[in-house]
Amino acid sequence: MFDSLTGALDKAYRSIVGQKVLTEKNVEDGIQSVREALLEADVNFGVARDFLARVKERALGQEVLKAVDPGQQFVKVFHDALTELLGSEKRGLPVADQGPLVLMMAGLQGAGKTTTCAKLALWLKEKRKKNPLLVAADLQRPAAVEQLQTLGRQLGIAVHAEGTDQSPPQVCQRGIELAKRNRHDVVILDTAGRLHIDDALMTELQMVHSLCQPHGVLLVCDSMLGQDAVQSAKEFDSRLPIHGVILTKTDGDARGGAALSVKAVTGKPILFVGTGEKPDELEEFDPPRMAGRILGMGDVVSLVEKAQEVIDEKQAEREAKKLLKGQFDFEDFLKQLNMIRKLGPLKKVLGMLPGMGQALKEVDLDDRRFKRVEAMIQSMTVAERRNPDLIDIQRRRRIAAGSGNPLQGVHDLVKQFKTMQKMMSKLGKGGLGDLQGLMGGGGAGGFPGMPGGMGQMPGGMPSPRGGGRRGGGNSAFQDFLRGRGR
Ligand SMILES: Nc1nc2c(ncn2[C@@H]2O[C@H](COP(=O)(O)OP(=O)(O)OP(=O)(O)O)[C@@H](O)[C@H]2O)c(=O)[nH]1
Ligand SMILES: [Mg+2]
Repeated sequence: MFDSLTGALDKAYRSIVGQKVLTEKNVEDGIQSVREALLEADVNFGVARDFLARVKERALGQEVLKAVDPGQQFVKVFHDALTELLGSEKRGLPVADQGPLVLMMAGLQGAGKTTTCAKLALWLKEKRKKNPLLVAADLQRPAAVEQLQTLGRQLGIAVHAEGTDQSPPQVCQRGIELAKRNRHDVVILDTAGRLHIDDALMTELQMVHSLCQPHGVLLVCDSMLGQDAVQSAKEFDSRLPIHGVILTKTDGDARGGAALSVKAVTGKPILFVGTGEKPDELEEFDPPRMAGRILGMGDVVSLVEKAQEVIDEKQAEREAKKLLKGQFDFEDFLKQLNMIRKLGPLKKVLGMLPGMGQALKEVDLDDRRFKRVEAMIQSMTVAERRNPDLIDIQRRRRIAAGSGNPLQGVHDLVKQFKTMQKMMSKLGKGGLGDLQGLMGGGGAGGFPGMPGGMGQMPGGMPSPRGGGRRGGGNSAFQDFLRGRGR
């Protein structure tokens, strides 16, 4: 349903990824392609305009995280705004204080009310262990009662039906009484629909409502109708208190405009979406998850969230400073290793880092190599970790044996570490300007929490001020990861 929107967001992301900061210009460029996609998806014009203004304001007002790239941060801002647009949190059905929960369906003809009654009853029965009763109160269409009865039979769900000569409000009322007697804990009233909202339809629905006092009216809307569905939802809501919306036929070629606008226009949340004709094709609507799906970039969003959670920026900054002064030791290194490990599988994490994905493509990176490095450092004494110069041949043998690694592995580790230390202290002498540049000062990307310069260090993130200067080239870093001496 959201394919073209997802494509446009991807384009916007690419136009910002690799940029050093979120500026008015690049945010505006990113937003432009999203704007087109939203309108193409048939999102209400006013909704799209307000939404984009919000995204822009937040993207520019963002406290810039050094740990992630601006493109990724833009995606996160977008994700959050989209989640809000879709209704923020998952919203449930109403609850009944006592007696059975009474739910009343409403909607235009063919929206999917009858099908959705059955789907919802099945969902309640299977997922919530309820014992629902369906009430056939659409007495306009002769076949409607039979349609519901057939569905009930197929799904093993009780249906209360009477002759078509009865009045719908009374059929509903008798259905509720039957539910009480037979210990049903949910009653779902299937009502009639019309092609258009007219007084006859609304009067009938209002009569059902006032006689039966349902705990919630659920408005069934056909997503294929796009903005028309949203307009009719608004009209329904002005005449009947709507609890929430069930959006049907999202499996069709609807462009997503209804899903994206209905909450903003009507103030009513989407509770469920119909994803097919079959009775089990009903899903609870979960705004954050849906936003993630629309973006198609769940990885990036969760990386930014995790980075916000686990990376202590101050600590990372202190370590980067130590590194540049040549004071970075194996203890700091170990801390950084642990920080990365918290983010997830190594290759995946590094692949998501700005500028790193490309650099790491050919590197044979695996978590085992990291574990070996970790084991070697853990086999060092505190004194050795603080002062790698202490690590002579005897100590190396001990570390190799203690960590279960060949001696050569320890040689390589120490040698690489020292090379890196030296290189970094040379860089560090470049003064504060350079330092800030290297650390992503002024909001650049980069990843201070990376070990031994994996972020902006020898890993080769160009410094924003140094205009693309590489801090020592990729190879030292790659060799380091590969475990090769130089
Ligand atoms: N693909 C798809 N089809 C659906 C979905 N929900 C309902 N339908 C189909 O839409 C058509 C109309 O569904 P009904 O449940 O009869 O609609 P209604 O609102 O009860 O219609 P009236 O009783 O005439 O007002 C049927 O062919 C359903 O199978 C859905 O989520 N996906
Ligand atoms: Mg029907």
